[in-house]
Amino acid sequence: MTTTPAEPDQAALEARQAQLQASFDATIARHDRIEPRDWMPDAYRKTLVRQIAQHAHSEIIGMQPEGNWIGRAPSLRRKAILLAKVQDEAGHGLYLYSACETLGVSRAELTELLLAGRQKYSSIFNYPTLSYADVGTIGWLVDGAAICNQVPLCRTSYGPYGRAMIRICKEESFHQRQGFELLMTMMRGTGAQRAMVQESVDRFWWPSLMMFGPPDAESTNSEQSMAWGVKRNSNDELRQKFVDMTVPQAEALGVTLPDPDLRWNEERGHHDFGEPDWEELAAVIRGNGPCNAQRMAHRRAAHDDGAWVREAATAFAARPAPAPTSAPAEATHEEATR
Ligand code: FAQ
Repeated sequence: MTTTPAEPDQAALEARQAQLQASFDATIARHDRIEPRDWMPDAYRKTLVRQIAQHAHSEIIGMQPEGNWIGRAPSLRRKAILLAKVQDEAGHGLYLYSACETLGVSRAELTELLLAGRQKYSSIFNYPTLSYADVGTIGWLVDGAAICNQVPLCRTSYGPYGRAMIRICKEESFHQRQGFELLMTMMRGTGAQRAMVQESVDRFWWPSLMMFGPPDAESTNSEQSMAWGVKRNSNDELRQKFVDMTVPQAEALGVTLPDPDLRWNEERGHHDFGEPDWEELAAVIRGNGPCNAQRMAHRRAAHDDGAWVREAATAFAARPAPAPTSAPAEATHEEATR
């Protein structure tokens, strides 16, 4: 029987594919890193782009709620702290966009996908900041939740994402402490200041719990993401860790957490807590939260306002190399000091 030339090629291709898949699976099983140069399944790449882009967009949109208070900070010290924090979030966005670019998709493309409503950002940034106490509460609860979620991501299976997370987590720890310190200062202040803190915590508690995503039974991506080592813990595991970490901090601050079902369970060795309103999370993710339209409008306007900067940078990068000049070369340091 004669074989067509295509058949052996096809078989060789399949064997090569199986070899690449086996090498990928073995790397994941060893808990080693996958690097940009390594072969990876398309679905793994797609999952990473989805999660890292969503994370990057969250950092950038997340600058808005706190940025709202930069011009109204109560003192120069608070203003300097807040400016530094919001600037850090921009940096986090850039590390994450860079990590995503190693997967073959540019920051410009990711921004277009966000603006077209085809990629998400965290639900938490669709809630308003109504008082300066919200700056402290975001640091304490929102950055606290982000740390719980992101410390395990330092061990994620994709190298550039894990390395970006190490640096981000160090800065998030500072953010959480500054939030706690701000709230502690207000709790030592007047009755009105204490009431402001409590009101802020009441508003942010449940949305902070929702940051970890839907319950495990409804989390469509968790099983595959955990099998690939992209996520190291389930949504519910991390939510529990956050509650256990936060309850003693609330006691130290002197605020109550707005959950009548919150109590220590001796048998489980964890706190029991009430069920967040999952319909509210679904509505916010669908775009119907209190500030979704405002956040996206602001992000779009910032993008449009920055068009001239992108154009100027592109033109500068594309300029012809300067012609060599006939001027004498500058004296070296040694010649000049001889
Ligand atoms: N908001 O199957 P799962 C920060 C979506 S921290 C919006 O469980 P997954 C720091 C999810 O995408 C905040 N959408 O999904 C900061 C999926 O839809 P899709 C950012 C959510 O990926 C502090 C669907 O629901 N942190 O920015 C949310 O396995 C202060 C089903 O969910 C990160 O992004 C949500 N809360 O787990 C900045 C951390 N939850 O994509 C400024 C990295 C779920 O299939 C100021 N990300 N969805 O269409 C993760 O760990 C994961 O992506 C989860 C979701 C845990 C968020």
